[in-house]
Amino acid sequence: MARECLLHWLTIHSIGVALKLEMYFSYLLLCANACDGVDISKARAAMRTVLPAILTALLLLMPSASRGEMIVRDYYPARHYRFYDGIGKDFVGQAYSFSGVGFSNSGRWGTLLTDNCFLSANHRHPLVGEKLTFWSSNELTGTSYTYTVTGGVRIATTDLWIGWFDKKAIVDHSIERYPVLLLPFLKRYLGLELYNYGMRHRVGRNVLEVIAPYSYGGSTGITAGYDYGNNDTPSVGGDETYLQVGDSGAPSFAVFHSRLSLIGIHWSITRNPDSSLDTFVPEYFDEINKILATRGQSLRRSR
Ligand SMILES: [Ca+2]
Repeated sequence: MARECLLHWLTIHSIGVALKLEMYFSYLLLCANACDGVDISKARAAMRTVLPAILTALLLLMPSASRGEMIVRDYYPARHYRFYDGIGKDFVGQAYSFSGVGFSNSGRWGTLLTDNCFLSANHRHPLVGEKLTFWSSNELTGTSYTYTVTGGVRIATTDLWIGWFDKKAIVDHSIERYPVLLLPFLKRYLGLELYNYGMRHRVGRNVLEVIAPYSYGGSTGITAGYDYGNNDTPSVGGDETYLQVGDSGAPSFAVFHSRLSLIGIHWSITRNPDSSLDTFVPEYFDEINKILATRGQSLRRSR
């Protein structure tokens, strides 16, 4: 797509309709809450049926404007910049490995799933022929590995894109391959603390508060939403994040059994109220796996 999708600064117009986005999110939350104890596929089917039309009616999409760094409420380089090399480093993600988050020479993201396949955003992914670099540690001058993207494919009509390197290339084993967190009910994802990765190698936190369908720019999918309201439970304090344009395609993780587990790929945002939207990766586990199978690989679930 010629135009960036991630900071389509969304606004609520439809004054005549006189509905506010807060109402929309409240409604989605109710739907998500209603999913507990219900067969997850039926719950998803119900949400898919009812909500896209509401969303389309309420949101007016506007062109993106800025390409700044991911917003972190109380940004402090020693805490939020993965590659900070000054004194007093206190990286918020120090306990976990972000080595599998790759960055291309044109500034696009790819998150490693298997030996040579990665996940990105359809509207903003590393291009075929580009090089994607992974760093083993949290030091920019430390060991890094670079591979050339040789192909990729979109997942159905979603904003997910699987890219790959040559089949003979095996990404160095010091680089993390991320599993996907599969839980039996949607409600169990709500309230999860997320580690959000973004431009420029910033890491912050947020709390997953809504799972809902979304459409924009020819893509449609189930999203994980997290607001920028400074009112999370559990509290993430000054680590709270709000995505910006260059963050598209980068990941959000949850911690499961002390390791990072992939939850989302950054897609879009809303304004008033300010909120970030990822494509909700667990929804597409099977679709991703079908494509990985054609490459002789398979996706792992967190255990
Ligand atoms: Ca929040």
